[in-house]
Amino acid sequence: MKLYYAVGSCGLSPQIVLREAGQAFELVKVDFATKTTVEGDYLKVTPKGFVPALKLDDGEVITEGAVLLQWIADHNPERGLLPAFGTSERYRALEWLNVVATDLHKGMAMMFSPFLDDATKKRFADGFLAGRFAVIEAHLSRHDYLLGSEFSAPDAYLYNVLCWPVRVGIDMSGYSAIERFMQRMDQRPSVQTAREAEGLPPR
Ligand SMILES: N[C@@H](CCC(=O)N[C@@H](CS)C(=O)NCC(=O)O)C(=O)O
Repeated sequence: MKLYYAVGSCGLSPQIVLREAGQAFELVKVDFATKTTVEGDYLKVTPKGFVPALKLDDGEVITEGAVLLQWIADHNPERGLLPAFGTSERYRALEWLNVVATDLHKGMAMMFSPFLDDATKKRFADGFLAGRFAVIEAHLSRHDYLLGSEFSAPDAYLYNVLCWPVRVGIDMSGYSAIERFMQRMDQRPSVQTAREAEGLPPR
């Protein structure tokens, strides 16, 4: 199986979860500017042209980070990366995946957007993102991980997205529970190996 990624992008979380699952995979780097990889045209892998994408051994390609995380967790159930189908805990996990995907991931994407000026980005960070961070901060001040005391797939996605504020000048020093969560995640061998594999320095 192959994971298509770009350095420092939202491809980090499926890589972390693949490693947590003990799943063998190959990393293929995508050049955003040219939409190519060492294999050639990335648009032939996924016409959307976004990372991450997971190409299974039978050639099927799965896209959308939150969906990749579910695929990996569901195909390695013994690793407990997501609660079992149909349980209320499963829906809690899906809620968090959705919060990270739609509020945080896409919210942070605005901060990298070439279509918005700096003043607009600052208003958005103060007016929207700060509120989302406050919700996460309150939750993590009561729990080590999103689902409670144990790591699960949504934590990898949250970690991935929360590596970005510093890159766009958002001051996170007021969020001590978030920082403790980030440090907890930094200690996980899956995170350390995934960062190294992308060529990212320790956070
Ligand atoms: N809806 C997609 C969005 C993925 C996405 O935004 N990927 C970004 C990197 S974090 C990307 O591939 N950007 C490439 C580009 O903008 O050319 C998902 O959740 O996986």
